[in-house]
Amino acid sequence: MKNILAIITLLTLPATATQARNPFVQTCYTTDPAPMVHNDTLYVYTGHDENKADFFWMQEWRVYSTTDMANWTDHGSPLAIEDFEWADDRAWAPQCVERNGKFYFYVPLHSRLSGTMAIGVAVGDSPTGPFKDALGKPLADGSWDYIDPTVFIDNDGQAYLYWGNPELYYVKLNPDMISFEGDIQKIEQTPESFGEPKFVPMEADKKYRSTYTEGPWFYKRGKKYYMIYAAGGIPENISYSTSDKPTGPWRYQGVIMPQTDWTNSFTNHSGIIDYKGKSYFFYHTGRLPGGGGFARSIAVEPFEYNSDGSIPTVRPSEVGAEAIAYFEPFGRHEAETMAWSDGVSTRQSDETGVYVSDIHNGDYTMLENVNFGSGNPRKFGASVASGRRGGSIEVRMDSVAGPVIAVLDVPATGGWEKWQYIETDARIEALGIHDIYFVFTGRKGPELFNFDYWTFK
Ligand code: FUB
Repeated sequence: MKNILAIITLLTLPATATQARNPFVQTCYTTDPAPMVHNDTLYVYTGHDENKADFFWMQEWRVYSTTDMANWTDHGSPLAIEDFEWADDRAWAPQCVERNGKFYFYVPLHSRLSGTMAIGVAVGDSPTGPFKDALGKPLADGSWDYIDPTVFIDNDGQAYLYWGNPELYYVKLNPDMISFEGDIQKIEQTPESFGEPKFVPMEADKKYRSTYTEGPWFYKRGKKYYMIYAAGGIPENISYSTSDKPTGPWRYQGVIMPQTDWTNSFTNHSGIIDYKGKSYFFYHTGRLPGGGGFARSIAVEPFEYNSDGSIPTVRPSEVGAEAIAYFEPFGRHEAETMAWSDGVSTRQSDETGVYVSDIHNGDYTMLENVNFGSGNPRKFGASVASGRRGGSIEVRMDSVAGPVIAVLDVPATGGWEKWQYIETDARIEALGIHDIYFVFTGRKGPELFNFDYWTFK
């Protein structure tokens, strides 16, 4: 009955095609998205651009996850430069892969040993960490080219690690995933394999195809191997090449995401993955407020492969990916799961994990496609902490000014991490499918409270 009600409500709802979902993380700047599917959940590993940066002075990596493509959970930062004793700067584009129950997190870093860039690998027991430097030294060190690792495990069990800017390198990883056999191989780049021109000055007024620059993303679909990469120098487009073998020869196939000033970012960096029967193209833009070339944000677009396996043009947009499943509201949920937010950010502590912070009067978070079915909640509760006088959480339906389901008064709790769980009665019925807004109110100006989790009963 609940499911039938949900279907009927969804069919009668107005289309939400103009709903902005990109950039899909608004609580901080995120870069270089690397998607991974594990146990029906889609994880995205990212870099983190600093506020007000004038270069890629990046300190840590972050992880986000979803099960419906609209509502994303912030898992915080499970890995940072300080976790690699041999590194001192530039936590650049990562990728994580699972093998035999372990998660291998490949990252570029500036190496104190060589004074150049290097590739490191950390290992963890869960997709969200904690992760630990697996080697205590770089996996590959000694060149400014050594950035942007991409990893893929082939059907026969052989794992490959590609990386590089502006050259493209690879190794065959050993089954332990933290060592490799033989020497580092450099891929020869020709106009036929990765576009043109390469390493020669471009002539004004001449139209060029593309050229490999950085950010490779390596995977297989059917029998075909795909290499997706940032191309064309600065500013970058996203292009791709394919091969019948994991180590080439590669054949240039064209541009997937053309460069456009609309993205407000001179770099782009992509990852492609299939999830719950659909294909998704991840990339980054500079389109959050205050964003730009060193303040980037991750975004995603759905796409369909052409029947010959080629990839169509994918345009950046604010619409992003539509919800592919309902969000079930009953029980406990983390406050840092959201489809959209305004004004807030997140912090993490050992005791609580990630929580919503920097909450001011008028800020809000929002969840999309929430399925109350015929459940009709009687109570709303939340775990909150305030080192000031607190404020309120207004739970509203369908918009920031929509009908109020409940209002929870948040008291002073005696500290920003002194958590209290508080409950209140629901004021109206909530049935069927709605977007849910948590609108924060209180004294104008200062931070009001922190918000860790909520429940509908
Ligand atoms: O995020 C730092 C660097 O910018 C990445 O390593 C490159 O791919 C480019 O996105």
